Amino acid sequence: MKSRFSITGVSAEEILDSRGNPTLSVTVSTDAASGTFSVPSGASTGIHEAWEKRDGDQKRFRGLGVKKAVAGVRTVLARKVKGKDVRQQKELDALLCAADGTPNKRRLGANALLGVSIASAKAAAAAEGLSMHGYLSRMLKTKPQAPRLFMNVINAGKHASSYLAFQEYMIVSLTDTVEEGLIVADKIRAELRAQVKKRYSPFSANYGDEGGFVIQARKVAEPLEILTNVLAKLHLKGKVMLAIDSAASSFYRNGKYDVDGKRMAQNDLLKLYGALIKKYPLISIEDPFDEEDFEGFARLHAAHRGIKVIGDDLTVTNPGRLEQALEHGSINGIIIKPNQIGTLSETLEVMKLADAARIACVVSHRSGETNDDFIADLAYAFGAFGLKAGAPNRGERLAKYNRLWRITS
Ligand code: 2PG
Ligand code: MG
Repeated sequence: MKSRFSITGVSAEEILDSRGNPTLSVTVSTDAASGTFSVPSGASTGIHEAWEKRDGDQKRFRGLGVKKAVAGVRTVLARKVKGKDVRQQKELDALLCAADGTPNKRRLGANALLGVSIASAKAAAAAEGLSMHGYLSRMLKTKPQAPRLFMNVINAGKHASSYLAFQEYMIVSLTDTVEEGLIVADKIRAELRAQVKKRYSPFSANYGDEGGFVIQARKVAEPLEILTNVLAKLHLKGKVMLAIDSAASSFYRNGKYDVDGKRMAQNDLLKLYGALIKKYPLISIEDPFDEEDFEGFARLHAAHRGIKVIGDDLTVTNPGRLEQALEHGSINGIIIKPNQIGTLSETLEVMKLADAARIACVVSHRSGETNDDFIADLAYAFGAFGLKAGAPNRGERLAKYNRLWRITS
């Protein structure tokens, strides 16, 4: 029977993301409401992530167009979900997965599926007259809570042109409120800008893909040294921690890691992390080793119980990969990126699994983002350990922080 919750239409279009690469924006409508979701896209993607469908037509957008994914939404997926109840997220997502029919969503694309999946949840929340986080926390039976902000203030690796192997250097404020976190981050960025200009050159205050500075440092420890100096100068020691996303798969080649001009074995890199942990106020290290090296992660975790060893490319928001990481004792934190798996239900399943195993969830953006702010609601509704959304500048990053600020004030 048709109700205000029955899906009446699904539309999709190509838009450009924050790097100028095409992505999808999908709208799901009922008679009472509609929801739109714009899909993000990574640069340092894990090999086990669900498939991102791109056209490969070199004449359009260097092969990166998503016309075929858009067509899949408009035809196959729209037909599947029309008339279905938009509140039945699990059933909807199961239909989407069945329509694709492959284990990693290679036929229609995880980007196409995720667009329909999250747009449906947004339409459901709107039709219920609830905020997105209110709808999610009711569905998940969770206690909403503001996550810690993981702000990437120095960009390197695949997100910038620099000498540094490690991809991200983040500040993590331990302040109570989101507003205080934003005020502290603003202070840090101003002081950081001054210090990097002085130490390197004015060109060290330019922004990378996620809005952090791109500095001319030669050694992976240098950004940590600078950030520690900044914290000391601002009397923020003990109030703000630091975090790294090494994204180590991106500098792993023929069994070794290319770091600081050296070819490092797992053991050498493990020692380097040990030295960094000793010297700097690190709260977490994400993807410290290659995405197949469950054991490397486990060794770091065993040796340093006081910090979070976080899986991203290792776990790719996939329940099977998380199980493997648990078996190996590899992690005590996990990055949650809905587009790594392709539907909201599967994302929530991984979050619940992680939570049950006392693994901290850090909900994350991608380096190629849109102005969508869904992940802020997701992190808040779940009471996630963290929200990682880049530096607090550039519109697509601020969309998330501003949303969280609005929710919590
Ligand atoms: C990461 C992400 C986001 P990308 O590695 O955690 O910062 O980067 O989206 O390029 O995979
Ligand atoms: Mg990462």
